[in-house]
Amino acid sequence: MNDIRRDIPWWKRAVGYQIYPRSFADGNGDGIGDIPGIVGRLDHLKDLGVGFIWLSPVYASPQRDNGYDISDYRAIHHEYGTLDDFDRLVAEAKDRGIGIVMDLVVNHSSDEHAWFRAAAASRDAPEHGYYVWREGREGGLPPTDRRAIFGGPAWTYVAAVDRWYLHTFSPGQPDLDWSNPALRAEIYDMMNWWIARGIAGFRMDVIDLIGKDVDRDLFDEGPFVWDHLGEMARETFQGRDLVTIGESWAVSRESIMRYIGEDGPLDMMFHFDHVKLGWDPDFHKFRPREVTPSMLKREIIAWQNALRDDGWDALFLSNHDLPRQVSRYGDDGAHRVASAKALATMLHMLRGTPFVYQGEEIGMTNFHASSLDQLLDVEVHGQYRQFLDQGLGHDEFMAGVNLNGRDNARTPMQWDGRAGAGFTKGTPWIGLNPNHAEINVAADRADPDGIFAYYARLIALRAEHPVIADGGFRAHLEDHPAVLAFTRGHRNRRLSVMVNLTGEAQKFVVPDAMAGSGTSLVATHGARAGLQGEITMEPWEAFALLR
Ligand code: TEU
Ligand code: CA
Repeated sequence: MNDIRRDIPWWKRAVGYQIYPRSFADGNGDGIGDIPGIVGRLDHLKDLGVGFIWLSPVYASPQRDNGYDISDYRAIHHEYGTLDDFDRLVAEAKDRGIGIVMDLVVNHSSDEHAWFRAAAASRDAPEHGYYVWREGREGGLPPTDRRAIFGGPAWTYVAAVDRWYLHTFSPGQPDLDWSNPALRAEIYDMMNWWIARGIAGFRMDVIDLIGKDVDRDLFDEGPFVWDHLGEMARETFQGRDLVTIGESWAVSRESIMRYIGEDGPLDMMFHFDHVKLGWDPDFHKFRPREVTPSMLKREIIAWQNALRDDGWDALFLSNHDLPRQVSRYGDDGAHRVASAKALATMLHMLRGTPFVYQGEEIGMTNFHASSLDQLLDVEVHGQYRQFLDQGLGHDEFMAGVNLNGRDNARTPMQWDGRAGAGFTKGTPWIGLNPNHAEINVAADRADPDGIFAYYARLIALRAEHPVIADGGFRAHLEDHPAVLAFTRGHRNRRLSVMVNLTGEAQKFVVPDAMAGSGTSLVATHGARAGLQGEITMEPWEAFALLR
């Protein structure tokens, strides 16, 4: 064994922080978050200790899907600022040791992109071939019966060219045609333009969909995805010190190494099996299913095992498409603080790069909407009619939205207890969670036992201890219905982690492999000096011991 620790890439020791720009910080009082607002809050992230920011889209956009519909890939959305503001963000973040990871949304553009305008005006425009057009069927029917993810048919007719264009998401998000080399060259050029501005990498939106084979109706993990990503890597980020994180709702434990293995183009993937546990096969997120601790445990352990040797995980429970994690997997009532810390302990002690979604570090909770008009998400409005027509009741739909809907994560960041929550001096673009009076950054950070302080500790530990950043993973107590227990090993160090994923005390016998004394690295309920025999864990207790 080599005595000198093989150096690992920076992003294996770092923690990512996701910013949803519209809802993070409003610098000019128009009620909409913006880049100057982010710059003004960078010290919060520095204090937390994160290594990079995944910035959800800030490009020019009509905002029908809050920026996941891009009308100009080389401009900043006017409500968010200018390219100068962006460059200042990169520089100011860099001064604090924080990189900026851009959201690469290239499965589709906006229908207001100049390419699409030209494409929809004439079959002869070169840009026509940047999108996926097909002839309709007899009787004015679309080319296929495929449905769009945000409701309705996946095809829209354009009379000027007498053809239908494909949109996997909303009609405002036409799919780009990745089989066209000219389109691919445009995308790589654009990526290199951002790389030259000093960014730290890319998060790649629904990246498996760029490999689709439309005429064979192969969409998820389409057959061309690895070829396209390989070419993209060679033409853009390969050999540069950047981090690349793919997002895929289809990637499985069987397929993941094709993206991130030795010859794979990417560094890690966001995968969603643990999210889909809480969805119904027919009504998806809108008819939620209970996610028991055993279900969650099983999924986490299976993925950790699948990636144990040569893989690397992107660890997350929350993002801008998902509910708040304390509300979904924890307890946002009596045990809010303890459950937020327990879930954080679990995630940050696993093998992989953890991601914190804005507000998670203070235990922000779901928002309760009582009527549809409080909801702004394109997905909700696109799917409401469709699911009601298929038999879901209105109240059931609302209950589904309140547990699983995307707007839960999109209410403004709660900086303090004032009227605009310190997010804005104006009227926020989307309703604030009324609990900002109690749950906010100022209050939580004032408490040495607060959630923020706990996250900061977890993040600092990862930077400090190779066993956390780079150690192996082994699960214990696999059949226990409530307690997640695992060890991480690195050379002669061993880390023992236990997390009670319930609001009830749990009494059990410590497995031999975890027994012994150690140094308490982190603990929700007071340090433990060792583990031996029968122990009782408090509700939502979690800890990590180092030997
Ligand atoms: O999300 C991928 C995606 O498929 C989601 O729309 C997901 O299916 C949905 O949230 C669950 O119902 C990415 C972005 O993260 C999301 O914000 C975008 O809306 C979407 O792609 C389209 O760009
Ligand atoms: Ca603003």
